[in-house]
Amino acid sequence: MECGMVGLPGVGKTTLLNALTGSRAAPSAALKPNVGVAKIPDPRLGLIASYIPTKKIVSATIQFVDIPGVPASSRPDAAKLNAFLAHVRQVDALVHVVKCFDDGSGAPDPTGDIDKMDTELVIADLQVAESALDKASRAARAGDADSKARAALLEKVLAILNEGKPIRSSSNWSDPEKAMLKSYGLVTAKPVLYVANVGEDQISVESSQVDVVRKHAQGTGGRSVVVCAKLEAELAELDEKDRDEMLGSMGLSEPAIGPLARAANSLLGLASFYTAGEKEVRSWPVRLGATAPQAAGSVHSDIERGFIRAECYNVDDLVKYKSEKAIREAGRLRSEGKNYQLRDGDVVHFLFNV
Ligand SMILES: Nc1nc2c(ncn2[C@@H]2O[C@H](COP(=O)(O)OP(=O)(O)OP(=O)(O)O)[C@@H](O)[C@H]2O)c(=O)[nH]1
Ligand SMILES: [Mg+2]
Repeated sequence: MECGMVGLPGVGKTTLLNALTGSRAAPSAALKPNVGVAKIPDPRLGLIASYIPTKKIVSATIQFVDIPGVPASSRPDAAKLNAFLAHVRQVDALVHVVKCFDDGSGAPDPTGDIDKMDTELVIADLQVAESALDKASRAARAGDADSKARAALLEKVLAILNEGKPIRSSSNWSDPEKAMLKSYGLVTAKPVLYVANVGEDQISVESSQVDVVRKHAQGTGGRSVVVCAKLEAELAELDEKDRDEMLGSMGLSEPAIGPLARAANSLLGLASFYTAGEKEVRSWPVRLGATAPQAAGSVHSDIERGFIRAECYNVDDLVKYKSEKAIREAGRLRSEGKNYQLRDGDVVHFLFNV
């Protein structure tokens, strides 16, 4: 999964990227996006490994791209804006960082900042949708049925955008409409996680700025988390013992990647399944609703191709019965076929033949 970090200049994108991924990107970088990979913390991995001795524990990861740009001015440079949009179009989800800390340059204005960014994205989609409608209407007049459906969808899309609203704020789409929507790659249709980047002394305080971010996320089909990027960056520099101590003193139970990854997973409709053996215990992200062969495909394409069946049980069974042998003896080891949809927390052995 790839998340693009967006936000006005100086809101803390690069600081957050470094904190989450342990990168050392220069604070206020040039035009090129910074990229980093974060391991998703998952307590179930250690739990599984405590029952199934293994050489290696492998976490699932999220890739973050710190996308520079969208200048704060009202007339951004067209070339810069296009470069920015090209990056935005490539990612699965957006992490929209919103400045809620006071750096002495005047009080933070989350409402205005969110509005500036969202307006750019809405305008970008308006242009795409208008030209697509143009094309679809012409083909529809020539009698093409598919284009007729497309034109109707685009009218609906434009009505939402013309109100200044993102496409994700509407959930009113049929399955064929969803498929068509996807083909246009609209940026405001992407899931968004808003990060309220607060000051060091604001982590566990309710502030009106954080409230603005939370309500905006709720009202537009997004989610939000509160983070102090600066402190997270300091945390990332510490060894485990000092880190736990510092977290405790801040009244936090874990670094920000935890809540951030969970929110991103839920936005994207992702669950986790596990493979476990003496070689490695590993977590894999899977789309809710994916079938066993599709899930197997993320482990190896051969397993998807030659899929026979999946033997699985839930992590909870492992805690209850303590070993795979005992799970089998208790009749809790399931044998699932190619239509089985993986559930969150499944531990799976794929049987395949190529
Ligand atoms: N007080 C405080 N300052 C922060 C926080 N996060 C970032 N900053 C400071 O804000 C400044 C800008 O942070 P960056 O991470 O460079 O912001 P950016 O969004 O990457 O900025 P551009 O790359 O210019 O778009 C730096 O001086 C950071 O130290 C925070 O949580 N609290
Ligand atoms: Mg930066």
